[in-house]
Amino acid sequence: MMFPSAQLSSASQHGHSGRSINIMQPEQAIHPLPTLAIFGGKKSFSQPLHVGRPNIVNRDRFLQRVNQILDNRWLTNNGPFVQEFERNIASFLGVKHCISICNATIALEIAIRALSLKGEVIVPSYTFIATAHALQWQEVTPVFADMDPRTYNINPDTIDELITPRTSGIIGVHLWGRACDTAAIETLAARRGLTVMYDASHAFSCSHLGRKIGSFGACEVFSFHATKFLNSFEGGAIVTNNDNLAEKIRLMCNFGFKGYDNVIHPGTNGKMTEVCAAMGISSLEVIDETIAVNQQNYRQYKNGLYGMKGLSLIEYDTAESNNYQYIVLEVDPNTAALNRDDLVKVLHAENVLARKYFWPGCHNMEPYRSYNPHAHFLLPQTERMSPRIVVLPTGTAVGCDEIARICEIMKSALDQACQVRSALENRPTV
Ligand code: T4K
Repeated sequence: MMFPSAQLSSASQHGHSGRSINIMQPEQAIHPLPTLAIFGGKKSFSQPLHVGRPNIVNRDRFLQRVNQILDNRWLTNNGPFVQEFERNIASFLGVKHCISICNATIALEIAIRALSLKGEVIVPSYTFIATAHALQWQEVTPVFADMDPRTYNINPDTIDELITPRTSGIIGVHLWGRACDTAAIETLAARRGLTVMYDASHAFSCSHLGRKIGSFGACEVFSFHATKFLNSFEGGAIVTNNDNLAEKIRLMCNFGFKGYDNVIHPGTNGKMTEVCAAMGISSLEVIDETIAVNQQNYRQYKNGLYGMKGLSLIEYDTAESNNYQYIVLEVDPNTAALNRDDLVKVLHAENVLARKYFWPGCHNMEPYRSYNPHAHFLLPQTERMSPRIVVLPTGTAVGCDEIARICEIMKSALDQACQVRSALENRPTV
Protein backbone atom coordinates (compact mmCIF):
# COMPACT_ATOMS: atom_id res chain seq x y z
CA MET A 1 0.00 0.00 0.00
CA MET A 2 1.46 3.40 -0.99
CA PHE A 3 0.83 6.52 1.00
CA PRO A 4 1.50 10.03 -0.24
CA SER A 5 4.38 11.91 1.28
CA ALA A 6 3.80 15.22 2.99
CA GLN A 7 5.27 18.07 1.00
CA LEU A 8 8.93 18.53 1.70
CA SER A 9 10.18 21.99 0.98
CA SER A 10 13.11 22.41 -1.35
CA ALA A 11 15.43 23.07 1.59
CA SER A 12 14.72 19.69 3.10
CA GLN A 13 15.18 17.89 -0.21
CA HIS A 14 18.70 19.22 -0.30
CA GLY A 15 19.16 17.99 3.24
CA HIS A 16 21.63 19.59 5.59
CA SER A 17 25.18 20.52 4.74
CA GLY A 18 26.14 16.93 4.19
CA ARG A 19 28.94 16.93 6.75
CA SER A 20 28.90 14.05 9.15
CA ILE A 21 27.38 14.81 12.51
CA ASN A 22 28.95 13.49 15.65
CA ILE A 23 25.94 13.47 17.91
CA MET A 24 28.00 12.30 20.88
CA GLN A 25 29.91 15.61 20.83
CA PRO A 26 27.10 18.09 20.34
CA GLU A 27 28.96 21.22 21.38
CA GLN A 28 31.58 20.88 18.64
CA ALA A 29 29.64 22.41 15.77
CA ILE A 30 31.07 25.82 14.98
CA HIS A 31 28.58 27.46 12.65
CA PRO A 32 24.83 27.05 12.61
CA LEU A 33 23.75 25.02 9.61
CA PRO A 34 21.60 27.25 7.44
CA THR A 35 19.00 24.56 6.80
CA LEU A 36 17.52 24.63 10.31
CA ALA A 37 14.56 26.99 10.35
CA ILE A 38 15.46 28.05 13.86
CA PHE A 39 18.54 29.71 12.32
CA GLY A 40 16.45 31.47 9.69
CA GLY A 41 16.50 28.69 7.10
CA LYS A 42 13.46 27.59 5.15
CA LYS A 43 11.03 25.32 6.97
CA SER A 44 11.63 21.67 6.14
CA PHE A 45 7.94 21.14 5.42
CA SER A 46 5.74 23.55 3.53
CA GLN A 47 2.65 22.09 5.23
CA PRO A 48 2.38 21.24 8.94
CA LEU A 49 3.19 17.65 9.75
CA HIS A 50 0.74 16.72 12.50
CA VAL A 51 0.76 14.12 15.20
CA GLY A 52 -2.60 12.36 14.99
CA ARG A 53 -3.19 12.81 11.26
CA PRO A 54 -6.11 10.44 10.59
CA ASN A 55 -5.56 7.16 8.79
CA ILE A 56 -7.69 7.50 5.68
CA VAL A 57 -7.80 3.92 4.45
CA ASN A 58 -10.15 1.75 2.41
CA ARG A 59 -11.73 4.86 0.91
CA ASP A 60 -13.74 3.13 -1.83
CA ARG A 61 -15.40 0.67 0.54
CA PHE A 62 -16.19 3.51 2.91
CA LEU A 63 -17.80 5.58 0.14
CA GLN A 64 -19.84 2.58 -1.01
CA ARG A 65 -21.11 2.22 2.52
CA VAL A 66 -21.98 5.90 2.73
CA ASN A 67 -24.11 5.48 -0.41
CA GLN A 68 -25.76 2.51 1.19
CA ILE A 69 -26.52 4.57 4.31
CA LEU A 70 -28.14 7.27 2.19
CA ASP A 71 -30.16 4.68 0.30
CA ASN A 72 -31.23 3.09 3.58
CA ARG A 73 -32.36 6.44 4.98
CA TRP A 74 -31.21 5.11 8.31
CA LEU A 75 -28.60 7.45 9.72
CA THR A 76 -28.31 6.63 13.42
CA ASN A 77 -30.13 4.85 16.31
CA ASN A 78 -28.72 1.33 16.20
CA GLY A 79 -28.73 1.03 12.41
CA PRO A 80 -27.33 -1.91 10.43
CA PHE A 81 -23.80 -0.50 10.17
CA VAL A 82 -23.61 0.17 13.90
CA GLN A 83 -24.73 -3.38 14.57
CA GLU A 84 -22.18 -4.76 12.11
CA PHE A 85 -19.41 -2.62 13.63
CA GLU A 86 -20.24 -3.86 17.12
CA ARG A 87 -20.26 -7.50 15.98
CA ASN A 88 -16.94 -7.06 14.19
CA ILE A 89 -15.26 -5.35 17.14
CA ALA A 90 -16.51 -7.93 19.64
CA SER A 91 -15.36 -10.78 17.44
CA PHE A 92 -11.98 -9.14 16.74
CA LEU A 93 -11.35 -8.64 20.48
CA GLY A 94 -12.86 -11.92 21.62
CA VAL A 95 -15.34 -10.25 24.01
CA LYS A 96 -19.04 -10.96 24.41
CA HIS A 97 -20.36 -7.42 24.15
CA CYS A 98 -19.37 -4.28 22.31
CA ILE A 99 -21.54 -1.19 22.68
CA SER A 100 -20.48 1.53 20.27
CA ILE A 101 -20.64 5.08 21.62
CA CYS A 102 -20.37 8.52 20.03
CA ASN A 103 -16.90 9.08 21.55
CA ALA A 104 -14.70 7.64 24.29
CA THR A 105 -15.29 10.47 26.75
CA ILE A 106 -19.03 9.77 26.82
CA ALA A 107 -18.20 6.05 26.88
CA LEU A 108 -16.08 6.57 30.00
CA GLU A 109 -18.86 8.58 31.62
CA ILE A 110 -21.44 5.92 30.86
CA ALA A 111 -19.18 3.10 32.05
CA ILE A 112 -18.39 4.98 35.30
CA ARG A 113 -22.09 5.46 35.93
CA ALA A 114 -23.06 1.94 34.94
CA LEU A 115 -20.50 0.59 37.42
CA SER A 116 -21.89 2.90 40.14
CA LEU A 117 -18.52 4.50 40.76
CA LYS A 118 -18.96 7.22 43.34
CA GLY A 119 -17.03 9.34 45.83
CA GLU A 120 -13.40 8.99 44.76
CA VAL A 121 -11.83 7.00 41.95
CA ILE A 122 -8.10 6.50 41.53
CA VAL A 123 -6.66 7.31 38.09
CA PRO A 124 -3.19 8.07 36.80
CA SER A 125 -2.38 11.76 36.51
CA TYR A 126 -0.39 11.04 33.38
CA THR A 127 -3.21 10.55 30.88
CA PHE A 128 -5.34 12.61 28.51
CA ILE A 129 -7.58 14.92 30.49
CA ALA A 130 -10.73 13.05 29.39
CA THR A 131 -10.01 10.20 31.83
CA ALA A 132 -10.22 12.62 34.77
CA HIS A 133 -12.98 14.80 33.34
CA ALA A 134 -15.27 11.80 32.78
CA LEU A 135 -15.29 11.38 36.56
CA GLN A 136 -15.43 15.03 37.55
CA TRP A 137 -18.29 15.66 35.13
CA GLN A 138 -20.34 13.30 37.30
CA GLU A 139 -19.09 14.77 40.55
CA VAL A 140 -16.87 11.81 41.26
CA THR A 141 -13.45 12.99 42.46
CA PRO A 142 -10.46 11.74 40.47
CA VAL A 143 -7.60 10.98 42.84
CA PHE A 144 -4.33 10.99 40.98
CA ALA A 145 -1.81 8.19 41.30
CA ASP A 146 1.81 8.42 40.23
CA MET A 147 3.37 6.69 37.25
CA ASP A 148 5.94 3.95 37.09
CA PRO A 149 8.79 5.73 35.31
CA ARG A 150 9.75 2.54 33.49
CA THR A 151 6.36 2.21 31.79
CA TYR A 152 4.73 5.67 32.23
CA ASN A 153 1.62 3.74 33.33
CA ILE A 154 -0.02 3.97 36.75
CA ASN A 155 2.21 2.51 39.45
CA PRO A 156 0.07 0.02 41.42
CA ASP A 157 2.36 0.44 44.43
CA THR A 158 1.19 4.03 44.82
CA ILE A 159 -2.52 3.18 44.86
CA ASP A 160 -2.97 1.67 48.29
CA GLU A 161 -2.09 4.85 50.19
CA LEU A 162 -4.64 6.82 48.17
CA ILE A 163 -7.59 4.65 49.18
CA THR A 164 -10.04 6.25 51.60
CA PRO A 165 -13.51 5.21 52.81
CA ARG A 166 -14.88 7.21 49.83
CA THR A 167 -12.90 5.28 47.19
CA SER A 168 -15.09 3.16 44.94
CA GLY A 169 -12.82 2.17 42.08
CA ILE A 170 -9.71 2.39 39.95
CA ILE A 171 -9.48 3.36 36.29
CA GLY A 172 -6.26 2.08 34.73
CA VAL A 173 -5.11 3.57 31.43
CA HIS A 174 -3.18 1.55 28.85
CA LEU A 175 -1.06 4.49 27.85
CA TRP A 176 0.05 4.51 24.19
CA GLY A 177 -1.33 0.98 23.84
CA ARG A 178 0.96 -0.57 26.42
CA ALA A 179 -1.06 -2.34 29.08
CA CYS A 180 -0.88 -1.23 32.68
CA ASP A 181 -0.18 -3.81 35.36
CA THR A 182 -3.66 -5.31 35.43
CA ALA A 183 -2.72 -8.20 37.72
CA ALA A 184 -1.36 -5.94 40.47
CA ILE A 185 -4.24 -3.47 40.13
CA GLU A 186 -6.91 -6.16 40.22
CA THR A 187 -5.33 -8.02 43.14
CA LEU A 188 -5.26 -4.82 45.16
CA ALA A 189 -8.80 -3.89 44.10
CA ALA A 190 -10.13 -7.31 45.13
CA ARG A 191 -8.44 -6.98 48.53
CA ARG A 192 -9.86 -3.48 49.10
CA GLY A 193 -13.30 -4.15 47.57
CA LEU A 194 -12.90 -1.76 44.62
CA THR A 195 -14.19 -1.94 41.05
CA VAL A 196 -11.69 -1.78 38.19
CA MET A 197 -12.27 -0.56 34.65
CA TYR A 198 -9.79 0.52 31.99
CA ASP A 199 -9.40 3.41 29.63
CA ALA A 200 -8.09 1.52 26.61
CA SER A 201 -8.44 4.48 24.26
CA HIS A 202 -4.96 3.93 22.80
CA ALA A 203 -4.95 0.17 22.87
CA PHE A 204 -7.17 -1.13 20.11
CA SER A 205 -5.66 -4.33 18.68
CA CYS A 206 -2.96 -4.46 21.37
CA SER A 207 -2.58 -7.52 23.55
CA HIS A 208 -1.64 -8.11 27.16
CA LEU A 209 -0.61 -11.43 28.70
CA GLY A 210 -1.27 -12.95 25.31
CA ARG A 211 -4.89 -11.82 24.96
CA LYS A 212 -6.37 -8.81 23.24
CA ILE A 213 -6.98 -5.82 25.49
CA GLY A 214 -10.74 -5.54 25.91
CA SER A 215 -11.57 -8.18 28.45
CA PHE A 216 -9.68 -6.90 31.48
CA GLY A 217 -11.50 -5.43 34.49
CA ALA A 218 -15.26 -4.95 34.60
CA CYS A 219 -15.15 -3.25 31.20
CA GLU A 220 -12.77 -1.41 28.90
CA VAL A 221 -13.29 1.72 26.82
CA PHE A 222 -11.80 2.36 23.37
CA SER A 223 -11.57 5.60 21.43
CA PHE A 224 -12.09 5.67 17.67
CA HIS A 225 -11.43 9.39 17.41
CA ALA A 226 -9.99 10.68 14.12
CA THR A 227 -6.51 10.74 15.65
CA LYS A 228 -6.66 7.15 16.82
CA PHE A 229 -5.18 4.11 15.18
CA LEU A 230 -8.64 2.87 14.14
CA ASN A 231 -10.89 5.82 13.48
CA SER A 232 -14.59 6.32 12.95
CA PHE A 233 -14.31 10.14 12.69
CA GLU A 234 -15.54 10.43 16.28
CA GLY A 235 -16.37 7.27 18.17
CA GLY A 236 -15.76 4.95 21.02
CA ALA A 237 -16.90 1.67 22.50
CA ILE A 238 -17.39 -0.06 25.80
CA VAL A 239 -16.55 -3.75 25.73
CA THR A 240 -17.32 -6.27 28.44
CA ASN A 241 -18.03 -9.92 29.10
CA ASN A 242 -20.64 -9.03 31.71
CA ASP A 243 -24.18 -9.53 30.33
CA ASN A 244 -25.96 -7.41 32.94
CA LEU A 245 -23.50 -4.57 32.61
CA ALA A 246 -23.79 -4.64 28.81
CA GLU A 247 -27.58 -4.47 29.01
CA LYS A 248 -27.43 -1.54 31.40
CA ILE A 249 -24.95 0.33 29.18
CA ARG A 250 -27.15 -0.23 26.11
CA LEU A 251 -30.06 1.32 27.93
CA MET A 252 -28.00 4.21 29.26
CA CYS A 253 -26.63 5.26 25.90
CA ASN A 254 -30.12 5.46 24.36
CA PHE A 255 -32.04 7.51 26.97
CA GLY A 256 -32.98 4.35 28.88
CA PHE A 257 -35.46 3.24 26.20
CA LYS A 258 -36.57 -0.37 26.06
CA GLY A 259 -38.72 -0.47 22.94
CA TYR A 260 -41.06 2.34 21.93
CA ASP A 261 -42.43 4.70 24.56
CA ASN A 262 -40.93 2.74 27.42
CA VAL A 263 -38.13 4.26 29.46
CA ILE A 264 -36.86 1.94 32.18
CA HIS A 265 -33.55 3.55 33.15
CA PRO A 266 -31.88 6.96 33.39
CA GLY A 267 -29.89 7.57 30.26
CA THR A 268 -28.23 9.94 27.86
CA ASN A 269 -27.53 10.07 24.14
CA GLY A 270 -24.31 8.17 23.53
CA LYS A 271 -25.23 6.66 20.18
CA MET A 272 -22.81 6.20 17.32
CA THR A 273 -24.00 7.27 13.87
CA GLU A 274 -24.14 5.04 10.80
CA VAL A 275 -21.53 7.03 8.92
CA CYS A 276 -19.11 6.70 11.85
CA ALA A 277 -19.75 2.97 12.03
CA ALA A 278 -19.14 2.69 8.26
CA MET A 279 -15.77 4.40 8.69
CA GLY A 280 -14.96 2.08 11.59
CA ILE A 281 -15.91 -1.06 9.66
CA SER A 282 -13.90 0.05 6.63
CA SER A 283 -10.84 0.85 8.77
CA LEU A 284 -11.08 -2.47 10.60
CA GLU A 285 -11.02 -4.34 7.28
CA VAL A 286 -7.49 -3.10 6.56
CA ILE A 287 -6.15 -2.99 10.08
CA ASP A 288 -3.16 -5.22 9.30
CA GLU A 289 -1.96 -2.78 6.64
CA THR A 290 -2.24 0.14 9.04
CA ILE A 291 -0.26 -1.73 11.68
CA ALA A 292 2.39 -2.60 9.09
CA VAL A 293 2.80 1.07 8.17
CA ASN A 294 2.99 2.12 11.83
CA GLN A 295 5.50 -0.59 12.60
CA GLN A 296 7.64 0.36 9.63
CA ASN A 297 7.56 4.00 10.76
CA TYR A 298 8.51 2.97 14.28
CA ARG A 299 11.50 0.98 12.97
CA GLN A 300 12.60 3.87 10.81
CA TYR A 301 12.47 6.30 13.73
CA LYS A 302 14.34 3.80 15.86
CA ASN A 303 17.13 3.52 13.29
CA GLY A 304 17.13 7.23 12.53
CA LEU A 305 17.44 8.24 16.18
CA TYR A 306 19.94 5.54 17.01
CA GLY A 307 22.93 6.79 18.99
CA MET A 308 21.55 10.23 19.79
CA LYS A 309 22.65 10.66 23.37
CA GLY A 310 19.83 11.11 25.87
CA LEU A 311 17.07 10.23 23.40
CA SER A 312 15.16 6.97 23.62
CA LEU A 313 12.00 5.72 21.95
CA ILE A 314 9.59 3.78 24.11
CA GLU A 315 9.74 0.07 23.43
CA TYR A 316 6.86 -2.14 22.45
CA ASP A 317 6.91 -5.69 23.78
CA THR A 318 7.36 -7.82 20.68
CA ALA A 319 5.84 -10.83 22.48
CA GLU A 320 2.52 -8.94 22.41
CA SER A 321 0.43 -7.43 19.59
CA ASN A 322 0.97 -3.69 19.25
CA ASN A 323 -0.59 -1.05 17.05
CA TYR A 324 2.56 1.15 17.11
CA GLN A 325 0.33 4.21 16.90
CA TYR A 326 2.53 6.42 19.07
CA ILE A 327 6.13 7.36 18.44
CA VAL A 328 7.02 8.40 21.97
CA LEU A 329 10.44 9.86 22.54
CA GLU A 330 11.95 10.41 25.97
CA VAL A 331 14.49 13.21 26.14
CA ASP A 332 16.66 12.87 29.24
CA PRO A 333 17.59 16.41 30.30
CA ASN A 334 20.63 15.09 32.16
CA THR A 335 22.28 13.55 29.15
CA ALA A 336 20.74 15.02 25.98
CA ALA A 337 22.33 18.15 24.56
CA LEU A 338 18.91 19.82 24.33
CA ASN A 339 15.91 19.40 26.56
CA ARG A 340 12.47 18.30 25.36
CA ASP A 341 11.04 21.79 25.10
CA ASP A 342 13.92 23.07 23.00
CA LEU A 343 13.65 20.09 20.67
CA VAL A 344 9.92 20.70 20.31
CA LYS A 345 10.59 24.35 19.42
CA VAL A 346 13.14 23.30 16.80
CA LEU A 347 10.66 20.83 15.29
CA HIS A 348 7.79 23.31 15.29
CA ALA A 349 9.96 25.83 13.50
CA GLU A 350 10.34 23.19 10.77
CA ASN A 351 6.56 22.65 10.66
CA VAL A 352 6.81 19.33 12.51
CA LEU A 353 4.07 19.76 15.10
CA ALA A 354 5.38 17.33 17.69
CA ARG A 355 3.23 17.09 20.81
CA LYS A 356 4.04 16.98 24.53
CA TYR A 357 1.35 14.39 25.39
CA PHE A 358 0.45 14.17 28.34
CA TRP A 359 2.40 16.97 29.95
CA PRO A 360 1.96 18.45 32.51
CA GLY A 361 -0.28 15.73 34.01
CA CYS A 362 -3.95 16.13 34.90
CA HIS A 363 -3.12 17.29 38.43
CA ASN A 364 -1.56 20.41 36.92
CA MET A 365 -4.68 21.25 34.90
CA GLU A 366 -7.91 22.87 35.98
CA PRO A 367 -9.99 22.33 37.97
CA TYR A 368 -7.70 19.77 39.61
CA ARG A 369 -4.78 22.13 40.16
CA SER A 370 -7.04 24.48 42.15
CA TYR A 371 -8.74 21.67 44.05
CA ASN A 372 -5.43 20.25 45.20
CA PRO A 373 -2.48 22.59 44.65
CA HIS A 374 -0.23 20.23 46.60
CA ALA A 375 -0.93 17.10 44.55
CA HIS A 376 2.51 17.25 42.96
CA PHE A 377 4.09 16.19 46.26
CA LEU A 378 2.46 12.79 45.81
CA LEU A 379 3.36 12.56 42.12
CA PRO A 380 7.14 12.85 41.95
CA GLN A 381 7.58 10.55 38.94
CA THR A 382 4.85 12.26 36.94
CA GLU A 383 6.50 15.60 37.70
CA ARG A 384 9.91 14.24 36.73
CA MET A 385 8.98 12.32 33.60
CA SER A 386 6.24 14.34 31.91
CA PRO A 387 8.60 17.19 30.89
CA ARG A 388 10.72 14.62 29.04
CA ILE A 389 8.20 13.21 26.59
CA VAL A 390 7.56 14.25 23.01
CA VAL A 391 5.29 12.43 20.56
CA LEU A 392 6.28 12.48 16.88
CA PRO A 393 4.16 12.21 13.72
CA THR A 394 3.41 8.76 12.33
CA GLY A 395 0.56 6.87 10.70
CA THR A 396 -0.35 6.45 7.08
CA ALA A 397 -0.03 10.18 6.33
CA VAL A 398 3.70 10.17 7.07
CA GLY A 399 6.22 8.76 4.63
CA CYS A 400 9.84 7.59 4.82
CA ASP A 401 11.21 10.90 3.51
CA GLU A 402 9.45 12.84 6.24
CA ILE A 403 10.69 10.55 8.99
CA ALA A 404 14.24 10.69 7.65
CA ARG A 405 14.06 14.48 7.63
CA ILE A 406 12.65 14.65 11.17
CA CYS A 407 15.54 12.52 12.41
CA GLU A 408 18.01 14.71 10.51
CA ILE A 409 16.53 17.81 12.10
CA MET A 410 16.98 16.36 15.57
CA LYS A 411 20.54 15.23 14.85
CA SER A 412 21.41 18.60 13.46
CA ALA A 413 19.83 20.45 16.41
CA LEU A 414 21.62 18.30 18.99
CA ASP A 415 24.86 18.74 17.16
CA GLN A 416 24.53 22.50 17.43
CA ALA A 417 22.95 22.64 20.86
CA CYS A 418 24.66 25.85 21.98
CA GLN A 419 23.68 27.76 18.86
CA VAL A 420 20.15 26.35 19.05
CA ARG A 421 19.73 27.50 22.63
CA SER A 422 20.87 31.03 21.85
CA ALA A 423 18.67 31.19 18.74
CA LEU A 424 15.69 30.05 20.83
CA GLU A 425 16.16 32.72 23.44
CA ASN A 426 14.73 35.28 21.05
CA ARG A 427 11.78 33.18 19.92
CA PRO A 428 8.28 32.93 21.43
CA THR A 429 7.58 29.81 23.49
CA VAL A 430 5.69 26.85 21.99
N1 T4K B 1 -8.69 8.69 27.13
C1 T4K B 1 -7.49 8.84 26.57
C2 T4K B 1 -6.31 8.19 27.20
C3 T4K B 1 -7.36 9.59 25.39
O1 T4K B 1 -6.13 9.76 24.83
C4 T4K B 1 -8.49 10.17 24.82
C5 T4K B 1 -8.40 10.98 23.63
C6 T4K B 1 -9.74 9.96 25.45
C7 T4K B 1 -9.80 9.21 26.61
C8 T4K B 1 -11.01 10.54 24.90
O2 T4K B 1 -11.30 10.02 23.63
P1 T4K B 1 -12.37 10.76 22.67
O3 T4K B 1 -13.53 11.25 23.53
O4 T4K B 1 -11.64 11.88 21.96
O5 T4K B 1 -12.84 9.67 21.72
C9 T4K B 1 -6.54 14.59 20.66
C10 T4K B 1 -7.82 13.84 20.41
O6 T4K B 1 -8.89 14.74 20.15
C11 T4K B 1 -8.19 12.92 21.55
O7 T4K B 1 -9.16 12.03 21.05
C12 T4K B 1 -7.00 12.12 21.99
N2 T4K B 1 -7.27 11.31 23.16
C13 T4K B 1 -5.85 13.04 22.32
C14 T4K B 1 -4.64 12.27 22.73
O8 T4K B 1 -5.52 13.78 21.15
P2 T4K B 1 -6.07 17.09 21.22
O9 T4K B 1 -6.69 18.07 22.11
O10 T4K B 1 -4.61 16.91 21.27
O11 T4K B 1 -6.60 17.33 19.71
P3 T4K B 1 -6.08 18.31 18.57
O12 T4K B 1 -7.25 19.03 18.03
O13 T4K B 1 -4.92 19.09 19.04
O14 T4K B 1 -5.66 17.30 17.44
C15 T4K B 1 -4.53 16.46 17.58
C16 T4K B 1 -3.71 16.49 16.31
O15 T4K B 1 -4.35 15.74 15.29
C17 T4K B 1 -3.44 17.85 15.74
O16 T4K B 1 -2.06 17.95 15.55
C18 T4K B 1 -4.16 17.90 14.42
C19 T4K B 1 -4.38 16.46 14.06
N3 T4K B 1 -5.67 16.22 13.43
C20 T4K B 1 -6.79 16.19 14.22
C21 T4K B 1 -8.01 15.94 13.66
C22 T4K B 1 -9.24 15.88 14.52
C23 T4K B 1 -5.75 16.04 12.08
O17 T4K B 1 -4.72 16.10 11.38
N4 T4K B 1 -6.97 15.78 11.51
C24 T4K B 1 -8.10 15.71 12.25
O18 T4K B 1 -9.19 15.44 11.68
O19 T4K B 1 -6.77 15.67 21.51
